[in-house]
Amino acid sequence: MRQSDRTVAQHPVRLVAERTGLSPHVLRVWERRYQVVAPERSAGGQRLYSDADIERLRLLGLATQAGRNISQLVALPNEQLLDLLRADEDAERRARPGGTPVGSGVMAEEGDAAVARLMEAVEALDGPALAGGLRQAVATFGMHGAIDAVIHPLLVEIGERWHDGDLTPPHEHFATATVRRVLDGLVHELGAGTGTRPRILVATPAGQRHELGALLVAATAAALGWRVTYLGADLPVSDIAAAAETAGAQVVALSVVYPTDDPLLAADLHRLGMRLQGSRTLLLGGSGAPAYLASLPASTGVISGDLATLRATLQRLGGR
Ligand code: B12
Repeated sequence: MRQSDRTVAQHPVRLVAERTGLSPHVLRVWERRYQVVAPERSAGGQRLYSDADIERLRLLGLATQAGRNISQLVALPNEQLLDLLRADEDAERRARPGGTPVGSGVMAEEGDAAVARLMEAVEALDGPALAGGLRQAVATFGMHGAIDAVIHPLLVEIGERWHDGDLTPPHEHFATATVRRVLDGLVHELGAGTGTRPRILVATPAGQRHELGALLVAATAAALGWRVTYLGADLPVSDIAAAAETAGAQVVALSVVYPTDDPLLAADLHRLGMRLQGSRTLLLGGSGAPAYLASLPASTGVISGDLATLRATLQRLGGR
């Protein structure tokens, strides 16, 4: 092979996983958190890796299996990784003649390990394992911890693998339906109780079909003691406003992801801002929200941000 061929992006993620021994999940986490390699995208949006990427990932994988931390390895060039591996091999041979390699440091964080187990349940379309694992995560980490460390990364992972063509639409539908059922159940359990607690209405506006951010908002609010009216995805903004009035919601939270250039939505949000002004707080979040902030009337008092902002805002407005 010519030297330049080594940098041609041509291998799909499944092949890279086979050749490096790293799962697609670990590959994504490493790319997202540490930018270990930067795969290109095919015309269809699939990640494509070069031979040089595979070589680097293989070295990093081996070095982490020897117990080293990926965050400390990323800065090292391949030559130094090789030196480390040789030194590890020597030490291993001296310490454990004929023994097996020391345990893997790849899944160091408990949350990552939980995500990997849940991904297996998704791949196997195993509902009880997925639902049970999600409830277990909430029991172990608490609702906020589970959302940050397990549920949000899992949802993004599922979506990215679907976008890569690495997970089928039935898998994505199954996973989304199961997550919705579990979070819905928890929202209802947490939401039962006195009628004096404040109420939040959660939805995505018309044309916005990414529903998962809204689900996370509903679960977060319920865990903070708010009563939640969850309307789901893709509703006309005028219906959302009417529902907020009927339900007596103090806060209306909308999640916006894609598209980010819908002129109808911009106009709808402007009208919603005017209608809620002075009576209810409007929260706008999700990765697409910044694109619409300028459409809202300056006086609306809209609050935009991530789940940390949401927690702080809801605590300030009256949850527990
Ligand atoms: C999961 C996902 C899907 C799932 C959606 C499942 C479902 N039922 O919701 C599936 C696989 C079905 C899907 C489909 C599509 N997707 Co998609 N998807 C994603 C993915 C991986 C995550 C998006 C998501 O759910 N975000 C919601 C939450 C979990 O994250 P978040 O938006 O960052 O929100 C955070 C905070 O902002 C906060 N938050 C969220 N909402 C709110 C609300 C309030 C009030 C507050 C305070 C906070 C808050 O909570 C989150 C946690 O911190 C992204 C890529 C990515 N890595 O983000 C692409 C992505 C959004 N999808 C994209 C596209 C293009 C599509 C499709 C149109 C593709 C296609 N050609 O068919 C389709 C169709 C969707 C449609 N009709 O609109 C693009 C959008 C590009 C753009 N912005 O211009 C992205 C960015 C992928 C990409 N890189 O190209 N997708």
